[in-house]
Parts: sequence; structure tokens; C-alpha cells
Amino acid sequence: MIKSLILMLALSLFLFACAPTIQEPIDDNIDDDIEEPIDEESKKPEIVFVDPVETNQPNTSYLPAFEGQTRVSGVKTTSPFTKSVLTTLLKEPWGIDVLPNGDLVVTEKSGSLRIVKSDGTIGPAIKGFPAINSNGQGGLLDVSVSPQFTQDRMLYFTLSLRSSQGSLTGVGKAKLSSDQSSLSDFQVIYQATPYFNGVGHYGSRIVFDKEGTLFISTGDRQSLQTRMNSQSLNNGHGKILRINVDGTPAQDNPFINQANSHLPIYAYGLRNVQGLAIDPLTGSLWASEMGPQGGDEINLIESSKNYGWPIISYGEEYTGAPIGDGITQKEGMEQPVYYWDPAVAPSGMTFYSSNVIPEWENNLFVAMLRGQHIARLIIEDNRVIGEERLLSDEGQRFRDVAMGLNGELYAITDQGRLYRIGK
Ligand SMILES: [Ca+2]
Repeated sequence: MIKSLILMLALSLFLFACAPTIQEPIDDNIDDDIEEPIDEESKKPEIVFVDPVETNQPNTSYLPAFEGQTRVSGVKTTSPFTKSVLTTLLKEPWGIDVLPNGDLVVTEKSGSLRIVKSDGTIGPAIKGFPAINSNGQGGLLDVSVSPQFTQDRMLYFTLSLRSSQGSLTGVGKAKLSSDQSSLSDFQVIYQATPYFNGVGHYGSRIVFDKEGTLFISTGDRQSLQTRMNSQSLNNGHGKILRINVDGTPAQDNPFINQANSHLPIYAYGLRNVQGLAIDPLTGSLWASEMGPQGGDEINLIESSKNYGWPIISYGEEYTGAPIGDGITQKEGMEQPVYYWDPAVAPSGMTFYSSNVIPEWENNLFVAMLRGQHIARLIIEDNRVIGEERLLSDEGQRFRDVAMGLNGELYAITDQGRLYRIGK
């Protein structure tokens, strides 16, 4: 009796367990779209949080404006990945981008462009640029491949242009020959005026947004004489600019109708932005900024906004004196999403727009010069929630990092190396 009761109970439990399987085909159409993202998510390993990566004393005693603005939890990549040095033969490379055929375009500061195959084979130095001031921080700086490259073969560059009045950050474009051996018709399309007799803080990243307009970053020219230019709308120093491919200001730029303003300005109050990246999901623009001593920043750049330099900063002068009034917050000025003290000197950056290494998807990778590593930042709701230092054993000053076509990252260093990081 008891035996048959148990049997019946087991049978009904079995049938109950089977029920969802029987019903599945009926629900299939309805559940399809809902279930897919959940499956995707489950492929992503859990984030492994560890101690914050920064263990050195900060230079200043400033407090962050919100929790998670600096020294967030460390994170650790658990998926296997490889790093390899593809070449050590580049000479002071500054900018890197990827052609539609997978070849890499790399600028060298002294004034040449090189095509590098994905196996590390370096092509000859391609010339064809105007007079460049490559002293100090100047030179042939960034490169960006036209979104229509397969049709127009155009490359866009930033470079420090030279004249008798000094130097400035310029933007130029030129056509790469079909055999990839030469550039023709170099044309300067934008100049971040005024000229200044100095060789520092050219900013100088250039990226295309989803509409095919160009964002360019500039610097404050590293002089007390020009520093306040970052706060003024009548010049191209210390800005994010937005222009069309013919050099004209983007038509919905925020100060386009304001008298005496430099029309390409998109955002201002920046010190020296050497990293720009577009979030592939949202299309929003992110910038890395070299602070003074301490106070390096990551900013989410929005039209017309003032990012505070040199009025607010989490850093100090190299003498240890405060910047201006020594304040970190002010009404009408944007807070950085994230900052570092002591300085790591952030340079080029990219979002990881692949799922080849699933836990890296949509993370921001930042090349660090002084910090000598590549930072991996996990960003959620426009806040950094985790930071990892990759390749920190290499002893390299990382200048720029770019996303390859097959889920791999490429990074260049001041010492002349090209790294491949991926599966
Ligand atoms: Ca700022």
C-alpha cells in the first residue's frame, strides 16, 4: 500500500518535472526573444573583485565628489587571453587604427606613417606631411581611418603644425594609395588656433562618431600664459572639437551661433586630452585627460559642457602648490566620472566591442604612459565599478590602444613595441 503510494507520488513528480518540456514548443515563439539575452549573460563569467589596484599614497588630500570616483575595487580577468609582441621596431609610435583589410596604420611622431601587417611585418615609412614641429610633445600624432575607407581610401590625422608664430594642433587628411605605399593630396582641414611658441599639450586624438563627423581633442599648450584659454570659447586650446570631414564645424555644435566663439568647439575646460573613444552601444564620447600632478581624469563628454580645467582639479602643481584656489567642485563645471591620484598619465583608449573575451565586452581599455600598463575599466551606468591593470610587467609606456577586427586589441608603446592582446 505504502509502496504503491510512493510509486504514484514519484510518478506524479516525474510527470510534473516533464511538464515544462512538453509545454516548451507551445511557448517557443513567445519566449524566444526574452530568453536569448539571459543566455548571453550567463556566458559572461562573474566579475571577480579584488583589492583596489592603486596602493600608493595620493599627492593631495582632496576627497572624491562621490563614492567610486577614484580607487574603486580591483577586478581580475578570469578568461584566458594571450599577449604577444608583434614588433619592437616602431620609432615613437603615437596613434594606431585598423584598416578594413585588418592591416594596421601606425603614426610615428617624427613624421611617418607605417602600415603594419597583423603578423607584425612593418612597411616602409610613408611621408607626405607638411612642416611638423616634432620637438617636445609634438609631431605626427593620431590617425583615424575613414568610415568609408573602402570607397574613399582617406585617412585623417592630427599633427603639430609649425609656422613662424609657433605651433598648433592641426587636422589633416590624405588618400592612401591602393598599394598602401604612399599618401597623396594631404590637406589641412582644421587648425586649433592660436599658434603658440611652445611644444607641449597638443591633446590630439581624433575619432569618428556614428554620424561620420570627427571629434578632436586639444590641449592647453602647457603654459600659464595659455592655461586659461581652456575656459574661453574664443580659441581652440583645451577643447573637444567637432568638425565635418571637410573641416567645417558640425552644424549642431553648441556655440555655432555665439558671437566671437570658435565654432568647432563641442566641449571645453580640458587640460590635455590624449584619449577619445566612442561607446559602441550608446554612441557617447569618452575622454581620458592628463591632469597635473595627480588628477588624471576619465570624462563623459557632452555638448557645451565645461570640464573645469584650470578652475577645478583633483591634482596639484608640480611644485606641490594648489591649482588656482585649490577647489575640486564648482557649479556649472562637470565632475570627472573617474580620477587617479597619483598620476598614471592616461593616453589613447578604446571600448572592447567584441565578445571573443566575453567579460571584456563594453569595457574601456586605457593606455597608460607613466602607469606603464593598460587599464581595464568596467563601466556601469556611467560609473566605473572595477579597475584592472593589464601588461603591467612589461615596463612599457603605453601610448595608444585599438580594437582589431577579430576581438583582439593592439597597443603601441613609446619604446616602439606593438602588442597583440586577445585570444
Ligand atoms: Ca576636469
